[in-house]
Amino acid sequence: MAISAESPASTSRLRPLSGIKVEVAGQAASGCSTTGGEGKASCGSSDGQGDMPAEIWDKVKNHPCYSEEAHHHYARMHVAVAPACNIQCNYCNRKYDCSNESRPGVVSQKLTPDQAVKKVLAVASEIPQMTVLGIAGPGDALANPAKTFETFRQLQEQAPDIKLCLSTNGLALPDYVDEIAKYNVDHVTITINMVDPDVGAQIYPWIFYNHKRIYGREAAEILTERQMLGLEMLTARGILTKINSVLIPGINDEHLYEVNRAVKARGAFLHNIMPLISEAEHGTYFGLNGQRGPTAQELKDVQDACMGGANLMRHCRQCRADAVGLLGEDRSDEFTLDQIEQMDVVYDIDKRRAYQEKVEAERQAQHAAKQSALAEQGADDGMKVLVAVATTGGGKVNQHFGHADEFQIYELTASSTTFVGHRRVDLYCQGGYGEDEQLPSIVNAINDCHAVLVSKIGACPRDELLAAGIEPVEEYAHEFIEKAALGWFAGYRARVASGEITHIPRGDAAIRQGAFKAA
Ligand code: CLF
Ligand code: SF4
Repeated sequence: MAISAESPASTSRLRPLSGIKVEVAGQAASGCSTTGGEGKASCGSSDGQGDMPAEIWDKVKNHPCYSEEAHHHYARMHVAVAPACNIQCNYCNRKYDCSNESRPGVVSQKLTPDQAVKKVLAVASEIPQMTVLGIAGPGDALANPAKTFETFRQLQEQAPDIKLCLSTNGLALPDYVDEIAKYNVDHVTITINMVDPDVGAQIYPWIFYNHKRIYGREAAEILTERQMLGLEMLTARGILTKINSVLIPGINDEHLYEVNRAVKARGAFLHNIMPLISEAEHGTYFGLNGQRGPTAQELKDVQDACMGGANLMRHCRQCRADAVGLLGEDRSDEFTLDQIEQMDVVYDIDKRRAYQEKVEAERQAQHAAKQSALAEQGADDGMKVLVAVATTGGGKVNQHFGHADEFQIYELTASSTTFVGHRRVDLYCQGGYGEDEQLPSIVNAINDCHAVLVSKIGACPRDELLAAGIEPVEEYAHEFIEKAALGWFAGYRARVASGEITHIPRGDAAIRQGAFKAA
């Protein structure tokens, strides 16, 4: 792939920024730019309290998508009130969830706004760390404005402590920015896969705009103009924006650098570059025509090339339009309409706050543990490795290898830990027994890692992982992830330094298509 961080951000095909003065909370024109000592250009997903203005920290600190730290501790839910869509993406089949914000798979139940509000209150009373309600399809939130805003209106009154969030393809966005602001929707995601209509024509066959269907390049041209205008209008109102981009190898892989710079210039807070999901059985245009998704290394290469522009989100789980729970888990089947009818729903805002204070203390403890582990590392010798971690949440290494249906991947150096993504896998342990047939696919998924940190692992997978060159590590069970990973890394570097082992770079890993949760 010929992407490099040095590539000039050619914006020649973009129209100039409109006359709108772009500001986020007093910061001019570039997300939440900082003048911090590290020369950081922007702040976002992996940053903490000291890295951003207090009013922005307040908006992101317990939003699991806008803060990588928060995603270990806080949950979100989606309500599927928006079935219609006003564009066609080549990676979407209308029978399935919106690929912008959800894995392919039909939503279990589409909801009316009244049903949605009932569901939110029920989930909030059962899962007090659920802090964000998002509307992310299964179509486009703003192609269904009446249902979307009626849901927000009711929630603003009945559950004022829950942050409101929406996701859109951006075509209708400029028409609804005032309403978004009116209901205190603080977080808006726009899916922007291109800023060049020639690229767009390969992704979008048509849009429906001003009562007519428009095709090809003209459609893409209108879409990109509307997306940029909507983004500028949100930024001007201080609403935090996240840009989702689907990485489509051979179509927009080299172009996403340009997208990153264009959205940063318009004040985007975060950029989430996600892998294309294109299995043939989903019946999408791309799936049926053999368009492949990226490998793990291709995804990371594009993300790394974009660094220094709009800040990157790397912990997205491409969740369902009716997902409930921590990112990566889905408790939606505990909250069907029938079940909610049977539940004793008590929405107690004080109880929720008290619980969240405990969650916050745990999150601060995780942060402090990371800082002290970093302080104990020796001089940075430039060594860089990836490790996989099995966790059920809470920011700890607390899951058995055999029970993990995803591994979180961290990049370690002696001076940093960076969350770089997650890998979905089939459960190794099926019905109480280890399933050796699953091991090769698990090894494939974490093949770029030097170690896998787990709370426990059986003898058989341990031996096979070792044979594949991946070190299983149990001794940090129930410790905070970064502290554990850095503890292992210090030992690894010492073994390399003493000549006990040789440091060998690892290979690429597979992003399992359609494996966003075993059905
Ligand atoms: Fe939902 Fe999206 Fe809001 Fe998050 S999801 S509407 S910003 S509350 Fe999050 Fe899910 Fe990724 Fe979306 S992990 S698909 S980025
Ligand atoms: Fe599908 Fe979402 Fe694209 Fe609409 S915006 S076509 S629902 S992926």
